[in-house]
Amino acid sequence: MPRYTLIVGTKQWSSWSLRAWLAMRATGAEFREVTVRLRRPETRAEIRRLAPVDQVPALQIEASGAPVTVFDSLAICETLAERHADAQLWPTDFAARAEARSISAAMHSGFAALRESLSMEFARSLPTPELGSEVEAEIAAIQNFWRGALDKYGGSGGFLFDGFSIADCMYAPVVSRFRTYGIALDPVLDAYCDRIWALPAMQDWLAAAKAELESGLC
Ligand SMILES: N[C@@H](CCC(=O)N[C@@H](CS)C(=O)NCC(=O)O)C(=O)O
Repeated sequence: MPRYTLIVGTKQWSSWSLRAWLAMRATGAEFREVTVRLRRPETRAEIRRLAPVDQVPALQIEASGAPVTVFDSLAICETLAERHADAQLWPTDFAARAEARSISAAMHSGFAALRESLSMEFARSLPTPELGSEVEAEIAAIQNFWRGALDKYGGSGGFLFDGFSIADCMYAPVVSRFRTYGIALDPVLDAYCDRIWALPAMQDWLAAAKAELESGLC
């Protein structure tokens, strides 16, 4: 059996770590977790001791042959999808998969204004800040992605592409941001966010983020 070690950042803040961690949990495989405290002078050096980059997440895989470290959230998700086909981290239908990949890549490479203005504060509730036109346009674009996927592929599974997929992992931090900053959604998208928030993996991440807050780690 492969041995996985997932290196993540402070759970209150690390949205990219959450994405990889949700995919890891969705595989059902056992994994060890190492949390690096972010926003400290030693953060980058600490990550560098564990991975060939200075950002989290990274996934160390001990399989047959030489150990491998995969870094970058989307590469980790792709690698897990490849290694755990039974978890169906991508939809099986070609058209659904193409769209799931597209909106996942769009999240990974875009929505910079939203990420900047509504930074992830997983266990907090904060006042809605003044949203500039760029942030509003990005929120509308995300809502269109979600609505489009749910309408076309959502089925009865309740997730963007029916069963839980990497697309849901990629947008889970946005669900958290919408909650934290009280961004209003229509009932269908609200219900989607509630389903994501209620996932046992999200609740476990929340418990860890709360513990970080309580112990003054962030
Ligand atoms: N594109 C990368 C982004 C990773 C990233 O920005 N990670 C942040 C934490 S969420 C980080 O490691 N920052 C290092 C630091 O704060 O020093 C990915 O998808 O994994």
